[in-house]
Amino acid sequence: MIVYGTSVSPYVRKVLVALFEKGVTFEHKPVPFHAEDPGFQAASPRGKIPALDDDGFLLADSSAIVHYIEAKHPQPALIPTGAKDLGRAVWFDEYGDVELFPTLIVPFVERFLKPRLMNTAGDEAKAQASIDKDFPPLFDYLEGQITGDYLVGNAFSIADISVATSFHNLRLIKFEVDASRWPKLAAYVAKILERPSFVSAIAAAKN
Ligand SMILES: N[C@@H](CCC(=O)N[C@@H](CS)C(=O)NCC(=O)O)C(=O)O
Repeated sequence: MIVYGTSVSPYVRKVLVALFEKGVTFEHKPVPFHAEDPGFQAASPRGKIPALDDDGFLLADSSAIVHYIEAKHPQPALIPTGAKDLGRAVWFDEYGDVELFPTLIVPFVERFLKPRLMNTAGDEAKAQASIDKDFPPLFDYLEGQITGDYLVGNAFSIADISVATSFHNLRLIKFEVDASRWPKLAAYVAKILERPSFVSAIAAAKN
């Protein structure tokens, strides 16, 4: 099984965490998005990361890949089965992908990606405006949803993977959730990112 995509990507990290949780061995090719690698291009029709090649079976999209891995390696389960828990898990996976990621990534792009990896100046005003105006409503919602160690039921799931993954990119710019304003979220993120699967995914190759 080959996983394509640099571990800097929150979406790639989702897939790596799922594989480490399940103890599945895999080969990691840490390509950037739109890489020219023909194997990657075949697996990712839009050139986005992550993508998967499992013995010739090609699949793109972090959620599709995690669902595929879950079906192939059911234990430990990362996708709940009860109706309500499944509904919430799908919701938080979506929330992480389409609400948190596009917003949390803004200061990461401006303060880290552009100056450090793209050799271009970041827009600090844009980064700060995002933190000041766009982060709080997202964090307020999550603060109200956290009632225990995990977002769904009593077990770690795809919901926790998808919600926590982009917070690591904020750590790379030394941004931490303000624990005096969002105490539950700050503690939750710290605990999820400490899991061995996240630690391994974060340490995985960048290029
Ligand atoms: N829905 C996709 C999104 C993947 C995605 O957008 N990845 C980013 C890197 S973090 C990318 O490849 N961007 C390049 C592009 O959008 O063209 C997933 O969950 O895998």
